[in-house]
Amino acid sequence: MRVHVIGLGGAGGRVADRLATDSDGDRFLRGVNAFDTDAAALDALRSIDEPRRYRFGDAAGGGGLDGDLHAARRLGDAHASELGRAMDDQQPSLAEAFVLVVGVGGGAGAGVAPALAEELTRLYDVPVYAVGLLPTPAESEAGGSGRPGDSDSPRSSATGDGSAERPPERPLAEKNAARTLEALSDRCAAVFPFDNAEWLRPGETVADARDRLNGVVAERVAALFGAGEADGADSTPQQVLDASDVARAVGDDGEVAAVGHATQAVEPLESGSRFGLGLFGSSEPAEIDTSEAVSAIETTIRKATRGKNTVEVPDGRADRTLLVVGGPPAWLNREAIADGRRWLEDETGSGAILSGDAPVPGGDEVFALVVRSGIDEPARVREIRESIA
Ligand SMILES: Nc1nc2c(ncn2[C@@H]2O[C@H](COP(=O)(O)OP(=O)(O)OP(=O)(O)O)[C@@H](O)[C@H]2O)c(=O)[nH]1
Ligand SMILES: [Mg+2]
Repeated sequence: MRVHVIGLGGAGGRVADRLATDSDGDRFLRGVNAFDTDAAALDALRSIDEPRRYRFGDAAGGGGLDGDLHAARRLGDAHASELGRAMDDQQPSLAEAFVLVVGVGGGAGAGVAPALAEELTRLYDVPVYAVGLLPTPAESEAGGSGRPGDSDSPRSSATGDGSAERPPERPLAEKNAARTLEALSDRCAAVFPFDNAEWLRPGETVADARDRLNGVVAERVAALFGAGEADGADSTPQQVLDASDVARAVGDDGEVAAVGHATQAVEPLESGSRFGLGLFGSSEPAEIDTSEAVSAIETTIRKATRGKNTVEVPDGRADRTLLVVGGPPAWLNREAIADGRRWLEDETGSGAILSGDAPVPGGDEVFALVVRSGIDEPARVREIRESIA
C-alpha cells in the first residue's frame, strides 16, 4: 500500500528520516515529512531534505518544548492546518494511509500528533495510523539512565554519590505518554506502540541505542506497509495484500497493534529459474530443496510470532492476525505458508488469519511479518496508563 509517513518531534523525525534512508525510492513510501518546533533537530536529519522538513510554532523560539505537553497541544491546535498544507507538494491525496511517528513521552511531537491526526482525518478518507515510541521507565526516574528496578546498580545503592540525585531526564515522560496514547487512540485508526525499553540492552539508554532502535522501527514499518508494493511485473504477489487487508486486521477503533518480524538468509536463485520448486509441475527440475524452503518459512513465522514484537503480546493472543511471508519467489512454498497460517491460528486464537505474500525476485532472505490486534493490554502500556489514573 502507499503511505505518507510524518515524523513528529525529535524521535519521530529521526525514525522517518531512517525510513527515508532505508526505503529510498520504494513505492510504498509515497511521501515523508518531518515536523518539529526544534530547528536544530530538523537540521540533523540526513535523508529528508529541506522542502520536506517543516519547523512550526514560532512561539517555541526555534527550540524544543522540553516536555511541555500543554504548550505543545496548544501549538498543535493552532498549527494543524498549516502542517496539513506543508505536506501538499507531495500529493498526500494519493496516500492510502497516513502514518504518524512520534515519541509519545515528549513535548512537541506528542502534543501536535492528535491535532494532526484529526486534521488528516478531516481532509482525507483514509486511515491515520500512529507509531508511538514509548518512554522507558528510567527516563522519568531520578538518576536518569539507571535501569528500572535494578536495585544492584551502583547508582541506586551508592550513598553520597552525587549522580544518585541526578534529576530525571524527562520527568513527565510517562504522564505525557499516557495522555498522548489516549488522545491518539481516540483519533487514529490504530496505534502501534514501540516499547523502547524492551529493545534496550542492559545499561543502555534510548540515546545510546537510538540508531539501532530506529532501524528496527523503520524495518517493521517498511515490512508492514511495503508488503503489497513490489516493483517489477514478475514480483506480483499471488495473494496481494492491500490497504483494506491492513485496515481489517488492525481495525479503525484506535486499538493497539503489535508487529513481529523475522528474516532468514537464503541462497538466491539465478534469475530465470525461479519456478524451480517442483510444486508447479513435475517437468521442472527442483532447484531448491523443498524441505529447506519449508523449514525457512516455518522458522521465520515462529520467530516473528514468538520473538520480540514492537510491544509485548500477552499470551500471544489476538482477535485478529495478519501474516505476510516474503522472499525470493522460489522459496515461497505454498504448503509451508498454509501450515504456518494454521499454526498461527492456534497460537493466537484468532478466528481467521489475514494473509498475503511479498515476492522479492533476486532477494536473499525469507521474511515473515505478524501483526496482532485486539490484544490484551501490554504491561508497559498499562503502567503508562496508570501513571495518570
Ligand atoms: N525509538 C526512539 N525513541 C526516541 C528517540 N528519541 C527520543 N525517543 C523517545 O521519545 C520520547 C520523546 O522524545 P523527543 O521525540 O525527543 O521529544 P519531542 O517530541 O522532540 O519533544 P520536546 O523536545 O520535549 O519538545 C523520549 O522520551 C524517548 O522515550 C529515538 O531516536 N528513537
Ligand atoms: Mg525535541
